[in-house]
Amino acid sequence: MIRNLLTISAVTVGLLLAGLPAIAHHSISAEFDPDKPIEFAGTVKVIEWTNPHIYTQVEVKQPDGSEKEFEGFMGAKTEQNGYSNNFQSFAHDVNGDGWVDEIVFGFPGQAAFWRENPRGASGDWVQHPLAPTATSESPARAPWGLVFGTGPSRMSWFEPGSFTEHLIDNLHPVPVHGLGIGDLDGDGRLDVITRTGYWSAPVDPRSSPWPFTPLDLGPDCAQIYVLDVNGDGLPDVVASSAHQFGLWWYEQKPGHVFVQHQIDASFSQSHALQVADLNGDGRPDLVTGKRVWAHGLTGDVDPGGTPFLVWYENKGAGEWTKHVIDNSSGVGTQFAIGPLRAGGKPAIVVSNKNGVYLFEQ
Ligand SMILES: [Ca+2]
Ligand SMILES: [Ca+2]
Ligand SMILES: [Ca+2]
Repeated sequence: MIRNLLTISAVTVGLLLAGLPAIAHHSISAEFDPDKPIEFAGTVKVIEWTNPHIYTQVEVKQPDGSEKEFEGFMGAKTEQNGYSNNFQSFAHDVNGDGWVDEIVFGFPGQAAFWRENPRGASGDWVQHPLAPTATSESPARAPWGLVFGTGPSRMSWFEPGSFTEHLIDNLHPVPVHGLGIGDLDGDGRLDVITRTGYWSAPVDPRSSPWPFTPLDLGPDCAQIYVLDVNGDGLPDVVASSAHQFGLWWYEQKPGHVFVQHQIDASFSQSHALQVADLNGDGRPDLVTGKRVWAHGLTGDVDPGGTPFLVWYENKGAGEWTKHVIDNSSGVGTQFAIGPLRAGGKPAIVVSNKNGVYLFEQ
């Protein structure tokens, strides 16, 4: 049962790493207390090397000398599998005190909140409300703020620092699945995109409502990215399937028409997608994988399929070469890509019900 405890801790840390820019210098995205290394004392019982992973099992005695057994929590890949109250986390210095805090999105439709870094003091982190309702499973980060649905037909963004809510629109449906930031109309300003339409960013993003254009970007997806895939000057879209099979790029044609092109449909539930130039050739590549047990042991299609982590090398003109990174990890709902040290090649950190994994080139 100790393994379950280690998995819980690792999953928490891994989620905090995901999806944010380089705030600190010794991790992919965040270092919560640079002056306070965490010591974990115990007796190492098991070390298993299975390239590229290592699994360790540590027995920890309690202050009274007893050995405590920890039950697996609901979000873990155990017989108790269920939802954890943490769909996405972001590391961010919310109150600007120089210490990185945690922003947490729970079950879609529930409140989003942030936890205040105690600046080295002991005790639980104080939890503060951020939004009473957060409906997006893939909150998006723009230079001007954090973007997510705040109702079934309400899209908002929150200003860093004050976290003041700015309404984008409360007139159009906001899908739970599929959200991204990118300049889809090519006017130089980053727009907000869902699979059913996009809001064109106005000159002042604080003005409301933003102009909305309906789109058909296929079935439920996860993170959405804007990329001129075929190099014709029109921004295209890439997206992955939240709970079915599919990874697609959508070719933009004149008149807001988007034509779907299948990139891969060999594994299901690619519920997290990132765009990054993994091989340094100047062309942005795609990284995704199979989410494990998104809806439990029997939910969705092929829930027990091989948990691949995959990247697709961008060959230009809409051609992609598939590379399997790993077949025993997969993705969750977000993950992180970035160099572990200055000048290093991009590494990948994933976290899900299988645990937490770091992949280095
Ligand atoms: Ca734009
Ligand atoms: Ca294009
Ligand atoms: Ca590349």
